Amino acid sequence: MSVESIKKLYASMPEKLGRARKKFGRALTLTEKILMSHADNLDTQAWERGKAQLLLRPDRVAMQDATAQMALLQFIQAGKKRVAVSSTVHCDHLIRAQSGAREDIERAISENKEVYNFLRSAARKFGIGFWKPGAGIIHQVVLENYAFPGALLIGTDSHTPNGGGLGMLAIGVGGADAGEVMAGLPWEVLHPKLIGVRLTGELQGWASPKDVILYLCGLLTVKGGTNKILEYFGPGASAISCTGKGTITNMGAELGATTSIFPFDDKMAAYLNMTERAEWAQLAQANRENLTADPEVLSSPDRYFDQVVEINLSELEPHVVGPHTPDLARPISRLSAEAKEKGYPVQLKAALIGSCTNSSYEDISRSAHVARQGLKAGLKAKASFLVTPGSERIYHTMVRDGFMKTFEEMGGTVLANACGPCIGQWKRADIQPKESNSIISSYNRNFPGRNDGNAETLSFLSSPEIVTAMAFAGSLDFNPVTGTLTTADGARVKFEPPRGEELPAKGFAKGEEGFEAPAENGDKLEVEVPPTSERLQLLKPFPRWNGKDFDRLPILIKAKGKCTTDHISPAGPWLKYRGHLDKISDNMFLGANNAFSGEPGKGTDILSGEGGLTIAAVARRYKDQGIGSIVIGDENYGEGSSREHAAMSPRFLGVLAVLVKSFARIHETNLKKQGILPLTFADPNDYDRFDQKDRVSVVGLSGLKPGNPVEVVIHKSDGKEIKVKMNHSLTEQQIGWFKAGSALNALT
Ligand code: MIC
Ligand code: SF4
Repeated sequence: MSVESIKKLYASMPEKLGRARKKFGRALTLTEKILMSHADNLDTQAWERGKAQLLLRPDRVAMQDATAQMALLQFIQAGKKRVAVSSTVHCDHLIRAQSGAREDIERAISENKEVYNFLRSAARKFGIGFWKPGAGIIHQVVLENYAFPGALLIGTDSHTPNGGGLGMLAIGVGGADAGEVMAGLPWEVLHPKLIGVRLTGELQGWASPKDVILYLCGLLTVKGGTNKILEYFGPGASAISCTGKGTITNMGAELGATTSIFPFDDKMAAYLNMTERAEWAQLAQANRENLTADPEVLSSPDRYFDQVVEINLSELEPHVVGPHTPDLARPISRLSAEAKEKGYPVQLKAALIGSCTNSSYEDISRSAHVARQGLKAGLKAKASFLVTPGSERIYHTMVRDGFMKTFEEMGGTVLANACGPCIGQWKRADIQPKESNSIISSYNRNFPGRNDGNAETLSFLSSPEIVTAMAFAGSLDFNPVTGTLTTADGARVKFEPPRGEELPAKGFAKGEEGFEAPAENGDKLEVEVPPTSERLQLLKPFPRWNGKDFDRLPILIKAKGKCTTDHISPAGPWLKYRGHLDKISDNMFLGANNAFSGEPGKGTDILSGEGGLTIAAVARRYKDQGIGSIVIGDENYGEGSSREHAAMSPRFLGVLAVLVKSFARIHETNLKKQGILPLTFADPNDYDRFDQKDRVSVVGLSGLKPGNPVEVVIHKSDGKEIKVKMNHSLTEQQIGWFKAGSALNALT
């Protein structure tokens, strides 16, 4: 971000916020201040939480390699010469964790050559900054280089809200949204409701910032934040380090929240100074009142937020969440009993620290403190211990300050600065396929199959310091706060609570930062897409709506229970096809539980009666016969990531409508953008009325209007018909996308 653009934003705020205060006749929250100062048109914009569609002008766009491919392929379709907004690409997701940092990066560079060449050449041509493989995980690199208080950033990754730790609204989106903003259009989002989180007290002992969000996951659940922003405030907020705040806002994604944010404070200024942005820190200091909520909000939060949650940090216990969902939370003191009661394998096979959520200097130094205690007492890690640094700076600082050595002495392996085991890019040799086993990590997501592709792996999440202690124990049956471990010669060891530093006293060490600037003028440059590529495929526009109702469509799958984007479009080995829509579509619904079949990912071709087929195979059969299909889903359908493949593959394979109890925000938008009709049951019990052999019609589509329900008819095999009322949240413009076949078609 150039200093000039920050100055410009800050200079524009007082006048805009003055107007907004007058318009509403009240004080403003921090979230409102940032939304209003990024309105595309403050005069015409309507503001109604939970109702209005906001048109905003983001300061920046960030994309990671797995989602950037579709974002850029869609941007290319818009036919622009250069991006309209500062943008970057980060190569982090495609690096497989196997044998340690250096070898893993070398392997990734050769395995992903075509994709990296495509991303690099497109970035050079269109004016986008390019961060090479190994440079770091997108959110860490954004925090170190681009994030600043008061900004609005969109990123093609659901954990983009990490930037909220530095006082900005950083929001995860699908690639189509990013493509449009890069093409110069405003960005559209439903005006979120606001949850105020008032923090008091100060974290004690083993409790860490991660526990704030783990606790909230248990309290609010994975859908509790949908279409809401969490704004933190109160005396406890300023006691948390900037990177600790980032951990909290990062994992707000697990609540389904649009984003989360902390007000600007001295901790943020210290972080900006430490990351060589002293001038930004000064500018923010001088504009502090615009980068925090108005005082009235702090004194009577109930009047300004739709919901207020209070957390006394002094009383917060360390938490562990999981398996399989981040909202299955409990204080660590209750873990052992619960594990036994529920029959979780108590032995821990692996303990993993780092990732975009938890690899700050503070995290690593506190974990190293735990590690040193164990080593000094003569303990060795009992579970395999893997460390994922978030960026080059973190990695080199860890080496310089001796943390790496400590982790290696403990038996740990240091992986590349990349997503690796967090996104199924983890080649494990220690378990058999489908073996039930437990692991614990300091990551943010733990859906089945997420880390190693094995749905029988029970993945628990906690803070890095707890995970480090658990690595010594190798068991869920240990509570480092109160328990002891026994060394080989029989001595009992009790850990002291972790201690560490928020920021490195000697500053960050630097290696190769890994940034490549774009060409001054890219007009003559070519984007590299080999015509025979297995990894990349230029997009063809989806067909327009034919103007007719959907008539008697077969049900492709009735997803039962949790159906996240990891269930709809698994990552791991499939990540390599993220730029090739046809190929990746074979993974469609592989992880989903089908109410009509006993086996996840499998279904029946109801035209021929043949069962045991993959859902993609069934969809391809229907597509070949020129018929569309529908998908039925449960609560919070599409929870989790921003990957639009979870919408594009169904669209590509002929799904016309998705009927669910409720949607997760990013996925619902992704469906709309790709021209699929997302509908929600007016009465959730109607979910139960759909049977495998039913045909489903969606009628009255030519009269589709914002706010008006849609009628669905279930045609039973015995000839009976059942009418079901469905709601939708399409705006007039979004109905236009549906009619055009996709948002992109409507644009071009
Ligand atoms: C994730 O954490 O699930 C991912 C992998 O980072 C995704 C993006 C993707 O699927 O590429 C996300 O969070 O959006
Ligand atoms: Fe990468 Fe995991 Fe963070 Fe997603 S959550 S950006 S996969 S480290």
